[in-house]
Amino acid sequence: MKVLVTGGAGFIGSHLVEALVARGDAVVVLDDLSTGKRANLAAVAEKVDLQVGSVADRAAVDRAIAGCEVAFHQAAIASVPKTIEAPVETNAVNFGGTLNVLEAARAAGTRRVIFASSAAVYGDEAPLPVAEDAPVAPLSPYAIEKLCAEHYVRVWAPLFGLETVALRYFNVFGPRQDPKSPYSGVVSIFVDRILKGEAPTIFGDGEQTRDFVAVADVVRANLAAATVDRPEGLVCNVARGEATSLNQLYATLADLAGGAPDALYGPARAGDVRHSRAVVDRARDALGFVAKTPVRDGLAALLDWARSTAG
Ligand code: UD2
Repeated sequence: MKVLVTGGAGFIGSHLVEALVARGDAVVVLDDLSTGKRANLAAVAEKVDLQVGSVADRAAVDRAIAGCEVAFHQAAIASVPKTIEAPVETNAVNFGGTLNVLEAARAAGTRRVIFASSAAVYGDEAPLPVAEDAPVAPLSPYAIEKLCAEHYVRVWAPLFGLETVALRYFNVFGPRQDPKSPYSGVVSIFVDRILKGEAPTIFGDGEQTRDFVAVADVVRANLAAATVDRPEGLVCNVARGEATSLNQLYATLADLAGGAPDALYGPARAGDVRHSRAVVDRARDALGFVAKTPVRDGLAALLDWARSTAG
């Protein structure tokens, strides 16, 4: 099968591309390389048609999606602070880019679109654990852009017969997540500091919790979303359904690493969600997806990878 992965040179996208190549798909990647890297696709470079371009450019999407049966739309400007600084620009990519993918899919006769949405759509209001039918209360342009895009994705199913699935990713971690920005995922930052023998800073008391899910599981959720019968605008959480505090996270990493400096503590980050945990029943019932990787195992694998690429 020929498939498109937008954002396929990024953190999550590149893992998905590898899995699709491994199962024999012909994969087209559309990525503007703004945060994605060619190096992320090094293992499959010969087998992938990498087209450098933005999802905000409809013509680029039309070219990339031609002949594709399924599109995995992973491309986004994934930084919440960037969307606060430059909402017009990020909206054009995160929201406008999704509409381009839907319309290009419709024009090209693509059968199915899988959309990478975010737990950000819930904001801080819904009681925990949070299910897909909980009220949404986006708190940032990023969350608004993902939510608006998600509505389009859902509605394009009944309106145009496009098969669509929106996956609300919780806190994804794993190899290739970039630790360099202060807004990078906390797991990548902690691993980076531990390998450098430096103390990371925990914002707040460290008792805030997140539902961490390994990137390999996120890939499996996407593959399940691509094959499930008649998804009809399905919206699904992708998480483990388990809360881990930042203190627990750091203690586990320190243990796996055979020791680490004591973490520093700083002021809580403005706008932070205190707790986050997903109900994962719908993913199990509708997609047959259950996250397999215990957080500790995922962290161990990540440390191994980070050590092997350090220096
Ligand atoms: C996640 C998503 C974000 C958005 C948001 C919606 C990631 C990487 N980001 O942000 O895209 O969907 O959820 O709610 O998945 N922290 C520290 N020290 C550090 C860095 C972070 O203590 O050096 C804390 C941070 O204050 C927060 C927690 O770690 O309490 C997780 O932070 P994050 O940036 O990894 O992810 P989050 O949940 O804010």
